Amino acid sequence: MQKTALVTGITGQDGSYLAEFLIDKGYQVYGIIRRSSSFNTGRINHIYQDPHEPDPRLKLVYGDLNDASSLNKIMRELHPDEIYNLGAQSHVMVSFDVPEYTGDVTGLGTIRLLEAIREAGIKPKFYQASSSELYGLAQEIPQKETTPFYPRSPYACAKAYAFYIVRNYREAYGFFACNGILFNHESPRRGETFVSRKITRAVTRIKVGLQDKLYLGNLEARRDWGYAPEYIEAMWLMLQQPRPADFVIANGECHTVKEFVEEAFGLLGLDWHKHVEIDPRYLRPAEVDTLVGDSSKAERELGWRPKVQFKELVRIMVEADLELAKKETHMKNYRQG
Ligand code: NAP
Ligand code: F7E
Repeated sequence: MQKTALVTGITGQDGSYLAEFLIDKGYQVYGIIRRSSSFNTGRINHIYQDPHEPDPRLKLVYGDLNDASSLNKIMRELHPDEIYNLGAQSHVMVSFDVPEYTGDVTGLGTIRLLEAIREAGIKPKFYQASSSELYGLAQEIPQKETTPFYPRSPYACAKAYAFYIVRNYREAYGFFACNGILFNHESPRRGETFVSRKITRAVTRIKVGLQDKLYLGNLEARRDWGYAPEYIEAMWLMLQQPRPADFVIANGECHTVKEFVEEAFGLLGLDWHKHVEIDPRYLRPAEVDTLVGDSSKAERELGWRPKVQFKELVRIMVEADLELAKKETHMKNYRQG
């Protein structure tokens, strides 16, 4: 029988790749979207809105992680076999500006989903998008499943609540619920205010003459950056195991923001010193200096290992954004007649 999956955060980077992945596996996919005054389905339109061939295997329903009644109704009506909770206010810096809202969506949104499942009396497998930000002020290097958490932002504190409530429902009610502790993962679909995409958008726009400067914050922060489509498979693999568990998903390679800048500008033959400036507005009240993950448990138990390494990731993103920048130039020239 065809399996059904419900995805929160389907309009985001990961949600869009997960929708494609699950459709390829033969699932009927349901995605929860929020009402927005402008279109927010840009990352999934190619699946959902192809006028020649709209794909019936993806259906969108309105709902919100802040609205329990919408989640209750969705569970009662859809009875999904698997649920992937990817919805979140996911920007760390923004979480300092909207801490309560972030706690509500990213933290309490998870318990609303779990309670909606309980009230509907269904037993889906549940994936929670946990984050390497839980390690924050890292207590050991590299970080693995047993490394103590030390969250450093309202976002990370909200994710800590979600992590523990998922584990609690597993122990208290026997939920098949897993935390995927994913380290940073990027792609051409990454939001444009995260540092990787901010850099690749800027360097390509600089290359075609649409922009001259790139303003950044802390260039010394170190991250373990991986390629998002590969990380999606790990989410699914967790829910196919005989028992629920938590897993670190990471590349195991750590680079500074400065190295990302150097690599991206180097690919296009540009000298980053001429274009990059530091703007204190992008410095965080509390920084996470170094994250690097050890995903050997995932390799052992899920058979998962990453293939795309740092340089290849930067190249993929620069190439995709160069195409975008060229299109922008054509549009600009066209408008100017
Ligand atoms: P993203 O691109 O920022 O997408 C976030 C998604 O959440 C969007 O679809 C957004 O909808 C939705 N959302 C926001 N508020 C919501 C609400 N109140 N109700 C329902 N949906 C809501 O994030 P991502 O990079 O794909 O990450 C996916 C998940 O993994 C997030 O939970 C993130 O915190 C977590 N995570 C990400 C990384 C990473 O490196 N990417 C690493 C570890 C964990 P709109 O499109 O309408 O805004
Ligand atoms: O910052 C530094 C910044 O915003 C990375 C989210 O997906 O991954 C993401 O969180 C580093 C930080 O990602 C700028 O200070 C310097 O040290 O790209 P980011 P993040 O904070 O690591 C985790 C795993 C998640 O779970 C989150 O949802 O880059 N940095 N200059 C900058 N960062 C930004 N955004 N903008 C700058 O101008």
